[in-house]
Amino acid sequence: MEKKVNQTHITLTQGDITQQHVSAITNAANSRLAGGGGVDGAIHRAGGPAIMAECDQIRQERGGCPTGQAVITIGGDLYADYVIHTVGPVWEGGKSSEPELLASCYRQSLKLAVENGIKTIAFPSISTGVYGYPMEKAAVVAIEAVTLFLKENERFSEVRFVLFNADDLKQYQRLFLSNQPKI
Ligand code: AR6
Repeated sequence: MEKKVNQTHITLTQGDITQQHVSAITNAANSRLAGGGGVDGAIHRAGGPAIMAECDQIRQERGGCPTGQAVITIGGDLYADYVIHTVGPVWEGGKSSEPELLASCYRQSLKLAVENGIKTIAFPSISTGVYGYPMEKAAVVAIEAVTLFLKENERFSEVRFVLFNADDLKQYQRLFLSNQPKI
């Protein structure tokens, strides 16, 4: 399933983020850029040590990456040329600026992509694993944030949401069909 915002195709697929043939994939990282489980573990396993070497350097220079922000590294052994590492909020019930911070993850990742001439980018569902953000709420924020960004920015050919399981994909598909996501 897909929809178009200006010249950009927003597409939905079920699969593994590490297997996407796009210019950049996004990592659901932690603020130390220290690696971990879920998407983060899969990306470092598939992409090899060159990605962590750049994360180490960013940590030394800047102390890591704050929640809601993003940094970029090479893609190592991945198909993707780049990995954009963004740090989602930990879900604490929704009253600790989680929606704003999650929206910021998508915006800042897209902004970094624009700065690096990236035209195709894939996102996993940030914060909805270890960080506990409810999937149905996170999907609304993700689609809304990306759509708003693309309305003001025509540099991408594709933004792909990669959902790990069928239920998560269905959640996104429902929102695409309703066409009027509200945060
Ligand atoms: N491809 C696509 N989606 C995936 C994959 C994959 N290979 N693996 C898991 N998912 P998570 P978070 C889905 O936990 O919640 C790490 O330890 C998964 O089903 O990866 O932002 C970091 O180091 C879920 O829907 O990210 C941080 O400490 C979604 O991706 C922390 O976890 C996000 O799950 C970040 O937690």
